Amino acid sequence: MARAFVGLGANLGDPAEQIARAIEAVGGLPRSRVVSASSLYRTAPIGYAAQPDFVNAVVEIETALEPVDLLRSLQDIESGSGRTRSFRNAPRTLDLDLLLYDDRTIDAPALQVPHPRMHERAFVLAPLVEIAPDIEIPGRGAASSLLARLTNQRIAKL
Ligand code: PH2
Ligand code: MG
Ligand code: MG
Repeated sequence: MARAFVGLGANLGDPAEQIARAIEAVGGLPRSRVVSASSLYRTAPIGYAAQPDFVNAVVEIETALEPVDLLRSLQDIESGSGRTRSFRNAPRTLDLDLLLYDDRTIDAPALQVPHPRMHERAFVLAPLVEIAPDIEIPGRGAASSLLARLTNQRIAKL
């Protein structure tokens, strides 16, 4: 079994409800179980500012799915939530990002692990450090040290 972390985000519809349902859906994936789920956080949008605040969370899972199969399963959950894709960083009903998969580094066109921007995003690092205080991001260092530098990003537990 592999240990993986999945980031969840939403800022359309009822974000907290969608995140809660998505955590259930991740727990229902084949050959996988949710080990722990972070609190929900209200976070300022990063990248494209003129949109509502997000609700974000992170879950730790144990899975026998290979990374690409896990990614495809997460995309199926996103589609099932009614997500459509308009432009990069656009508002969304549900975003599920594969953040970490054991200590693997994957650099394929369709999948990069660790997630290439997670080390600079408090909305990922704060919930991650909440459930995995000692976690290391391959090639980047301790998540807690990276988070300590990001004091200018607005984030609060719901
Ligand atoms: N996701 C993005 C871009 N910006 N900002 C916040 N606060 N939360 C997100 O989940 C988020 C974002 C692209 O996936
Ligand atoms: Mg994302
Ligand atoms: Mg995504």
